[in-house]
Amino acid sequence: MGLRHKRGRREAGKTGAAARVLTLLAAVLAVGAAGAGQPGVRVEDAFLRLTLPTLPAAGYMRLRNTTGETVVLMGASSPACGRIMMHETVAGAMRRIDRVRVPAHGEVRFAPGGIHLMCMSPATALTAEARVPVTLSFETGAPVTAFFAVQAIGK
Ligand SMILES: [Cu+2]
Repeated sequence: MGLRHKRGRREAGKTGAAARVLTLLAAVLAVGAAGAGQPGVRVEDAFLRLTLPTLPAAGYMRLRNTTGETVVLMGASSPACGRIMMHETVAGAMRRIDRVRVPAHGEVRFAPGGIHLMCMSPATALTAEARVPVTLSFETGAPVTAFFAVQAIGK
């Protein structure tokens, strides 16, 4: 009687732990699907434009800050890129930048001819129509992972 009771409790405990893991997993998946990690920071229309295989690919997006505080992007990384740099095109030449400020309730457009991400040494498996995760790191708050659609050149 006592043993059965104990076993029952232990199983209940196990089920509870499993449920907690599932809840956590669901939360992680939901965050991935929504493309957000930090509340209030949103990545929209993100894509990576291929040039030639092995040449750096440029990353474009709209980074929205719906919070009342300035958000500062400090860098990006992706398993699909050896390294990601942040660039700004000024008078036709690219220069490296190490931070991008997104004003409160504002947005910054990463676009051709302006600020962009540069995927150095893209993975050879990078092909058009794929989607690759890119994780953005900020001065404060949690990183944000968004999926970038891979676009062939000329599109
Ligand atoms: Cu560049």
